Amino acid sequence: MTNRRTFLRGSGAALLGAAIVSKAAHAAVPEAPIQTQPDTQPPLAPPNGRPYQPVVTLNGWTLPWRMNQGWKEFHLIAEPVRRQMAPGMTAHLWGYNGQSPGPTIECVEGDKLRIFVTNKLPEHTTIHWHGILLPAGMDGVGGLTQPQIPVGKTFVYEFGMKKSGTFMYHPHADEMVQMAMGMMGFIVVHPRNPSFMRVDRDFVFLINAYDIEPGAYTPKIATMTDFNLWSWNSRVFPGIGHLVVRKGDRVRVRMGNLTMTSHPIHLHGHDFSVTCTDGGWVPKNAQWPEVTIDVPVGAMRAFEFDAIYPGDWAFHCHKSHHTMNAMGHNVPTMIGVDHRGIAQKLIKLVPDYMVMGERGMADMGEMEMPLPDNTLPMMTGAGPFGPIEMGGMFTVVKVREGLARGDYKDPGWYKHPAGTVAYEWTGATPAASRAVEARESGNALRVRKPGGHGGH
Ligand SMILES: [Cu+2]
Repeated sequence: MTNRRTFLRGSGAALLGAAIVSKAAHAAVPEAPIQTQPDTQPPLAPPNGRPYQPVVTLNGWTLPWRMNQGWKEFHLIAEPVRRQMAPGMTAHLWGYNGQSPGPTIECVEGDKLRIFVTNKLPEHTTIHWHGILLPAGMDGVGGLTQPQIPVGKTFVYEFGMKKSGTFMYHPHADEMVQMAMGMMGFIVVHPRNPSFMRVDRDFVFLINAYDIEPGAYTPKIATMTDFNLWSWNSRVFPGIGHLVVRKGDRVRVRMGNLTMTSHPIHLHGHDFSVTCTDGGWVPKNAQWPEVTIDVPVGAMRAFEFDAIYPGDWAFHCHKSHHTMNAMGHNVPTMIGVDHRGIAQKLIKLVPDYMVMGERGMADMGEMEMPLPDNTLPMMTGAGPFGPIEMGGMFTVVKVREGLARGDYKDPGWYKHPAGTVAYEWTGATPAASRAVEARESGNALRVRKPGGHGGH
């Protein structure tokens, strides 16, 4: 039954919304598509406007638009979302249109964009368009360039895309909370000339981090450095999609870092060139080769390579703590301490007890540790040869011969040609000859320890 109060509330909201967006003219706010699937969605071929090679958002999607008298109109809804970070663990985040990060916005250099932003969060927000050259009043800095968007209201941003490149969007209102809760998204502006910097596959993702206590669902927003879930597009290994690539393809990977530390992102098996930042394209004669690219805080980097070596190639952050899932940082180092079997005995007595193995921590990749609900193992994942012992910012680039153009389906694990896999030596192994057996010969090694820091 509709009572007078709900009727008034409903019509009041509609009237206010209409009043605020009236400047945009032309009738209703465009539809806001919602996507809650965490799987990587196929690229969205542009149904109208200038042609381009669309990107693939890892574990994400591209926001459809509508054309309205020469404007590309998008509708973002800022709202609380539930994001599966990997099978077995869901986080309660804030995001856009059903997900964190929000959908990727794709357009073409020269396009005019009208972006409607509806605020369904419990507090005010704005959106800043990171790296885009636009009128100051469209820059989205709450208090400085606009009033914050109140709860329940819709604001409109309008600007032309002056240049192509790699950009992102995020709130500039209660930023610490809203970014710690997962509010961010990718923007790709394609070149007007589709043959400029053309690649066959173009992957994008944002680097983010959360601090979610084992067993909990909501990030601790006051954490400054000690995050325990290091994610790409709010997903952690083994939840991050694979980058499926056809042998011979020119591949681009674009990343933006919205954490509070840098991430040296490392690709195995290929060298690559750094070709784009959020400042623009890197001229050919200024590109340099790398196999690891450090992505600074608040910055974007793109690299390109020719996928000439088939295989399953690890692709990960090189900070080793960033390829682990939620863990206590007060795990004592037990390497060399003889407490054989004690971990298993203690786990039987105290189910949540966790002790580092006396041989290292590799056992954790195999052991079925008792974990609280909604908690991922610290080291996990299974490959064709056994446990991968990873977490966090880790996935695989799968380079395969004979894929169809635009086929992103998982081809399974790489089938190595005979004789190309590391193998066990089963012949004789002579004892290692050491230069000096100091202790046995009575010549204990004398080390002169520095007494201070003078002289350096
Ligand atoms: Cu990292």
